[in-house]
Amino acid sequence: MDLEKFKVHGEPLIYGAMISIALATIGILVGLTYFKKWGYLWREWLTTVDHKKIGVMYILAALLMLFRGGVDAMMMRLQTAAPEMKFLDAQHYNEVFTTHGLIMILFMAMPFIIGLMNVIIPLQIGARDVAFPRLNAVSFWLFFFGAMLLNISFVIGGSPDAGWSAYFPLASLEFSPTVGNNYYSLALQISGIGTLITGVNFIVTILKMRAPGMTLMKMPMFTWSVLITNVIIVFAFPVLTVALALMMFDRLFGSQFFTMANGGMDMLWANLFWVWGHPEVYIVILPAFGIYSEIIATFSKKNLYGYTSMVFSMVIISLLSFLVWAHHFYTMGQGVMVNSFFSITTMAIAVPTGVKIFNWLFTLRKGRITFTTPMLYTLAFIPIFTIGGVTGVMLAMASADYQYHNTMFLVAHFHYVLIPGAVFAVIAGFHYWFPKVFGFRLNERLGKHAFWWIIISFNVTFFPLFFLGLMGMTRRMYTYSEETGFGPLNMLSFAGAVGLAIGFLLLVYNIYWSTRYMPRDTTSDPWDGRTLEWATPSPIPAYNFAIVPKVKSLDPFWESKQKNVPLFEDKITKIHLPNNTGKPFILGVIFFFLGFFLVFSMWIPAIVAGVGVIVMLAAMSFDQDHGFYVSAEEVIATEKKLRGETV
Ligand code: HEM
Ligand SMILES: [Cu+2]
Repeated sequence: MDLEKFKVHGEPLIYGAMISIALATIGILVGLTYFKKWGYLWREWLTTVDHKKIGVMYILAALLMLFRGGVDAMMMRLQTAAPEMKFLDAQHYNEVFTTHGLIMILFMAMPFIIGLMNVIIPLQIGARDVAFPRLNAVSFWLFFFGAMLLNISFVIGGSPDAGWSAYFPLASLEFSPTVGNNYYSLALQISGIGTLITGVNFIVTILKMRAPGMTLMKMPMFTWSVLITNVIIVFAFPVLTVALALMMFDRLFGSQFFTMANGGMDMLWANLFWVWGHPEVYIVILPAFGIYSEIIATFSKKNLYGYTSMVFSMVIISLLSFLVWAHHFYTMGQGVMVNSFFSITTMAIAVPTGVKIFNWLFTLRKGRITFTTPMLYTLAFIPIFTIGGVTGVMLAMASADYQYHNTMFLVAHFHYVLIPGAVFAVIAGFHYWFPKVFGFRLNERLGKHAFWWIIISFNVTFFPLFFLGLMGMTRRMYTYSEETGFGPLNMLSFAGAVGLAIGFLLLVYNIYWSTRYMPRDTTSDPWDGRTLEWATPSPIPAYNFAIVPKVKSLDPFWESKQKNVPLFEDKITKIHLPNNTGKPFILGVIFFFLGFFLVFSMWIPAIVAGVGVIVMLAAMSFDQDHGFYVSAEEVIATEKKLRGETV
């Protein structure tokens, strides 16, 4: 076998990465053995089917990926901070912007959202778990091992280097001969299947498992946003699945779907990619809208203004999201009629989005506002996201886009949409729901420090890019000469990126500090919440609700507190729960090896792993889990302990 193809050569950077990965792995293994935590890890986490623990694992993985994607971002900003920098060469710059984009969107923003959704949705609808808990574990492990597969590409074989959009013919074997884009097609495929399964699982959960009395129009706004998002997932992800499969055939087996020869068509890739890719943006942004809606209502002490119009706006956005994909390639020559159509549909999205912005503002009006950390992120989101939206309308004009296309103006625009629209939201949601999951709050002072660092630095990093774009600096350009005059603004942007890094470090430090020193909360309702998740004890017992709540209004928990309406009327009886299982984890591991062997065209091992996947799936289909019961006495004892009172 030719070992040469596994090796990556290059700067000290790569060797540094290899050594730190090796050291971190050894450190974790030694630590687990020394503290005798292997059994705990396996029993409590790797085999869990509990939606809360799966959610926590998603969020931990997302934080790890935020770090990785952030390091990529810092490397790019450093490389372009001044003219003619020699920190990264062209090839590595290509790899770094590609993995940065992929990791941030697919392995950071989306899993973070899915993590919050896992933790919160069953609680918000008064359910004891998701509809298919074991399938939920399958989703997580496929996502996780897909993400790991992409991550090892940097040190084994080389990363994808044709941009996160992997346009053909650039991404074809002819022009990208390394294994990088094989990793792309397989890693995204594996984690994408996991996401698709999540979509099915959450649609069924929300439609079938709501507490008695919770009609669709009494669902909390976050639940609505997640329902709509998962419908988008179920329609959009199969397109990605097919596109990636065709890409794999082209690269591994010499088919010609995306080449101009033999009846293929390179624009077919661009179309398929964006038919998935644009809805993907809404997959991360709609749940964010849901999170902000919850936070605004809670910290204004009012119910959400324009509930019905909020729901309808999200439905309209989800429909429109499938009708705008060609705005990503106005300049590729599809003619005036087509460009006009996509121009109009794109601009139309601003209408329902504007409706939502106004609804949030009206909710704030005359509210009794408390400026907690999650609320600060929410308030900052509104104006910053609006800048992203307005520049989006500028880009939507096809004729004007001939000027902006593929410049730093676009890079500024989509970071102005994605960072407030997804990252601030998950951070806000993280601060907001943290006490529910762990039973104590994050420190507010540290939280606000981090907030100001992040908000100010964000603008310092990205606002200059609008001007750089208008000055003619194209995206994905690894260096430039002094005469271009791009230097000073890029330096400013680099300074902002350093500030952002400091902000994120403060956030991580806050998690550490609060875990050690914050007082444990015994009320289980630290923010005076409105929705059902705040009616459970914190930390949440495995069965969530000792008694299934009866919902009579929107914001049922708030009503129950204000008007003394009882939520829990039945008696405590025994509760049925599913058993843990190791099979989803093992399935993920086998998928990882299947992907890895295919990346390197190692056919025999790949066939063995492929058979392994089929055997595992067959074995899982014969699994009969009758679950187990928690007795009424046990439930009563747990409730007493967690609530510090008699039930
Ligand atoms: C944390 C601070 C961040 C910084 C400093 C940053 C910086 C950058 C830079 C410098 C580029 C490449 C520009 C170029 O040369 O073309 C880029 C591209 C990109 N970024 Fe970020 N970014 C950040 C966060 C994010 C986040 C949170 C997301 C998504 C949720 C994101 C998504 C993307 C995408 C999709 C690309 C395009 C990659 C490509 O061209 O293929 N970034 N970013
Ligand atoms: Cu789009």
